[in-house]
Amino acid sequence: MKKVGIIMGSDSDLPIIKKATDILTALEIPFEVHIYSAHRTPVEARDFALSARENGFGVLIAAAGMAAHLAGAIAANTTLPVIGIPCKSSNLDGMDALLSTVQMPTGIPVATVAINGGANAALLAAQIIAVDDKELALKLDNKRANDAAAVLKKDSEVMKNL
Ligand code: RP5
Repeated sequence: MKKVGIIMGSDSDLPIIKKATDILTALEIPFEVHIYSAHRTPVEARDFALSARENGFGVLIAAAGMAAHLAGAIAANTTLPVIGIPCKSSNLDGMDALLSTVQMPTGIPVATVAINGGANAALLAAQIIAVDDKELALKLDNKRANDAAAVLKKDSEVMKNL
């Protein structure tokens, strides 16, 4: 199975990344996590992206806050799918990172999830890998069914507390 590569701009982004790695672990998808910044370690970020395909990655997740150029910088150096997570790490509540991540110029796409959307980033990465993996697709179907059952259980109990 192809690996998911996760890059974060700073170790201060780790709580958001943990939401992603928990899901990848539960789905038994191999992953690697790195701290590379588009601004502080641009050479390492570029080199990781350039070699990602030959190193066995199938999809990359890039998480960064503030002037968040990481996902775009990664996407500029690979044609693997790149998922951007805008992180809330400034007084602008993540709107700065959201706009920096989502507003990519034509030709270099980044699939942007919600601010701090680590869980959805992992699920989207899993869905991309599952395009060619029936066993993983079945796990994702089962997760959807379990999630729906949990909501319906709450529905059946909500009136009891009112
Ligand atoms: C970004 O700046 C990082 O992704 C992080 O979200 C933010 C703040 O980084 P630190 O100053 O906490 O290292 O590059």
